[in-house]
Amino acid sequence: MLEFLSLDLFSLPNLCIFGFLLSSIAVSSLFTLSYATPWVRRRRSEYLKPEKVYRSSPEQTFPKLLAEDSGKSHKRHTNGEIYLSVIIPAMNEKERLPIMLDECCKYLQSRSKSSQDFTYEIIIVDDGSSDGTADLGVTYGLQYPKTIKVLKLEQNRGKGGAVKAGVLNCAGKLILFADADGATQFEDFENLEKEIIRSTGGSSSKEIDESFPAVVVGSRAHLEAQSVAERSFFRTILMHGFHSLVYLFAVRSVKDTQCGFKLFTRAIAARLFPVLHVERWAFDVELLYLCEKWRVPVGEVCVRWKEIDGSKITPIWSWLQMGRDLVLIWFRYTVGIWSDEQPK
Ligand SMILES: Nc1nc2c(ncn2[C@@H]2O[C@H](COP(=O)(O)OP(=O)(O)O)[C@@H](O)[C@H]2O)c(=O)[nH]1
Ligand SMILES: [Mg+2]
Repeated sequence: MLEFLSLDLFSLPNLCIFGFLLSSIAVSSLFTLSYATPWVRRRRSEYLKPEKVYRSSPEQTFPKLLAEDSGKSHKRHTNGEIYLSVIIPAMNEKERLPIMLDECCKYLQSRSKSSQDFTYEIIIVDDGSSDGTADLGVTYGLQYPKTIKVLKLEQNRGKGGAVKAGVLNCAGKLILFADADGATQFEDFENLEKEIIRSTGGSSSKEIDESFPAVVVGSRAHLEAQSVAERSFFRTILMHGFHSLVYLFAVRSVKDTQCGFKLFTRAIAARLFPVLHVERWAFDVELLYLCEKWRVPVGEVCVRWKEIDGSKITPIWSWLQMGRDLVLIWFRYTVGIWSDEQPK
């Protein structure tokens, strides 16, 4: 009987049935997971809604990234009023943020002193901190009037949601997002800047073309050997597992998708961010997935990085969430649950 079964089990028709059953189970599980994992459907009107600068006096609103529909004009974004916007997502960052701001403001101030064209703003985006991060941002901003603004959102959205809100309310021709913990050496912005100027066809910051679609991301890929030596075996396995999943399902051209230091021209930000669905940790992967889909070149530039205590990532749960989200990014775009068109 056993002999009969094993012989029969591996016959071609049986293997076909088996394969068909397995793929049906995989596809239906992915569909179930897709609909069981909610995402926030945002509308264009929400992106155009004026947002107040937190505790500004007299009351101020943020300039909008997206242009209102203006008849025949096909331009998606408004004109940038300043050179650089730095968006800092911050969630309960009372301890880490001032250290980062010290470094960041020192650098930006010295750049603006040496060149009048180097105008900038810093937008701290707080979505539901309970430790007074937003107020700390306002108090800190008194030292640098008009350059530091706080955007306070009513509800927690996650890092991706906070970055997106900041980007949609900024004035820069170039838009950088950076983590509040100062893990990246801020001066390394210069390397990203050189690369983005080069990819837009310019040769100096005066010639930046904000309407050219270009993205440059910071990368810690050159530090991998060192981080493997410093991290536990378990975290190293997880890191390799995550990289393999990213490579298999989403992004192939960028080695480090998760570095919290990414630079965009205004035009590509206006095209990418309204489409973004993921508002939690895997939002970077969706951004880069869209760039690959649209064949927008992404430059990757090495940055210096130090691991800072106090990460908001919850071990295991955040990693599982990221793994699930990035498989779903691939699946939802592939089967058409998500579209890469601009929201209505
Ligand atoms: N506004 C906001 N920022 C967040 C949220 N979650 C994480 N962040 C910010 O995202 C950045 C990176 O977070 P961090 O905990 O350092 O993550 P890690 O460096 O990947 O371990 C920091 O600036 C956090 O404050 C959130 O829900 N809302
Ligand atoms: Mg960090």
